[in-house]
Amino acid sequence: MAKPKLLIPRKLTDAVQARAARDYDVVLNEDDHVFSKDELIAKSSEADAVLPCHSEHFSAEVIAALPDRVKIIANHSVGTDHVDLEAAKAKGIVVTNTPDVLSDATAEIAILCMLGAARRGAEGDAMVRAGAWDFWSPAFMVGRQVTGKRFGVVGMGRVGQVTAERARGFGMEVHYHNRRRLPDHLEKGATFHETLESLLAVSDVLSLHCPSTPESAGMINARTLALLPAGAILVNTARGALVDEDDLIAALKSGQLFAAGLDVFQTEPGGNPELAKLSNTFLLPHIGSATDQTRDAMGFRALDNLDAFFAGQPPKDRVA
Ligand code: 8YV
Repeated sequence: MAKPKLLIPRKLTDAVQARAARDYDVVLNEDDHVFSKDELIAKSSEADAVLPCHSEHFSAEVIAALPDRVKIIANHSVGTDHVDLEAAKAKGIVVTNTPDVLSDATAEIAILCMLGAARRGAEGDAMVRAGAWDFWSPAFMVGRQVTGKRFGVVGMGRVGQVTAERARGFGMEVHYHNRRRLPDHLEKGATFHETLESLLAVSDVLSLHCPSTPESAGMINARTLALLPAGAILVNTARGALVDEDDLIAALKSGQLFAAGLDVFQTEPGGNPELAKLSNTFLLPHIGSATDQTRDAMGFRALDNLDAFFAGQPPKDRVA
């Protein structure tokens, strides 16, 4: 039987691409450029399956343009906000994601963002790198200590839980807001807040780990930022759309927020030049899951989902 044709629009690890090539008739994107909408439609239309990243936007328009040949979108990401799930369902296209395998890597980046923001990591690094470190005093580059402070988690899913566990390593007191309260063995003594507002009031550090949906878009804005304790720190490793960046900039400038550590932005790639001008931001280019180990695991998980689908079994991580 002919192997199913699989489009892989971005460069994945050698091990993932080798396994894909063993089991599928693979179409690669050799120079790893981001497909235009038309290119995404054209290339996907010649495949039975696509293994995209969050950089490929399967909007309702793109999905509507796909022929029936395309049976499954097996994402190389846990987030699925780049795929219109309702449109995929309506068209009978199966959609999967890659949960679990990136939780440790993303939690590491969340902690890096927290510490980078709290201890002025970007400012210090830039100063030394520029040869501009010409003075030292006990009053110099004083930041915020996070040890023993309150760590607020919005979205206590897998990444949120691992990040909370790492924060406990700093003696932080964990609070969270989630759609549902977790059972004791997952909650591990953290304090559940029924409302976002209640969580905000006690979060010295607020870390975002919820999915980006129409409902969660802009949830961090002037109103909600004002509910944080004065001098709080915002960490976002989830999605840029959760934060109103103009309101965040105002809160960073006024001192309502001490600092922000961000791995994700409303505009990607690129980020926000106004956030980049501020000395109290620690900014990374969406690298939460970017370790060789995790990239392998994400690719293998996506291939596991494809293998199950083409073997006529339900893929483990089906989201639509
Ligand atoms: C990835 C992500 O960088 O999984 C997600 O939702 O945002 C990131 O882990 C990316 O999607 C890799 O394909």
